Amino acid sequence: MATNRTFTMLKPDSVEKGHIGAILEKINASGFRIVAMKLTQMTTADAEEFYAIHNERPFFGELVEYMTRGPIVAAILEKENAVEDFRTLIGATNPADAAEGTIRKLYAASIGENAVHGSDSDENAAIEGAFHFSGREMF
Ligand code: 3AN
Repeated sequence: MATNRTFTMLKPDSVEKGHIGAILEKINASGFRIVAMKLTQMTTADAEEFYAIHNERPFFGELVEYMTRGPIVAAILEKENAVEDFRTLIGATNPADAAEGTIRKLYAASIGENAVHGSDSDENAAIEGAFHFSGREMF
C-alpha cells in the first residue's frame, strides 16, 4: 500500500494566494485520490522536525519561518506510482527550472516559496503522512 501513496502540503504561499482549489483540481485531474486532507498550521517545532534533514543548510531558518507563517493544506494521495508521478506533476524544486504545466511552474514564486511539497520516496511518504495524520483520518 505504501508504494501507492504520497504526501503533499500546499504551502502557506499557495493558501495565501487562494490557489488551494486550482491545485487540488490539478491533483484530481491527474488521477490522484485524496485519502486524507486538512487545513492546519505547523508550529516551529513541527517544521524543524519535518525538515530536520535540512537543518545544516543556510536556508533552514528561512524555510521554517515560511512554513509556519500561515496555514497549509496537508494531504495523503493515492495513485499507482504515486511518489514519482506526483514529483512529475509538481515540477522541479526551483520553479524557474520546472516544466510547463507543472504546479510549481504555474503557482510557485521562487525556490524558497515553491507552493507545494511532494515526498521524495515511499519511505518518506509514509513517515510524512504519519507526521500529520492518524490512521482513522485516512479513507
Ligand atoms: P523538494 O521540495 O523539491 O523536495 P528539497 O527537499 O530539496 O526540495 O527542499 C525542501 C524545501 O526547502 C523546498 N521545498 C524549499 O521550500 C526549500 N529550499 C530548497 N532549496 C532551497 C534554496 N536553495 N533556497 C531556499 N529554500 C530552499
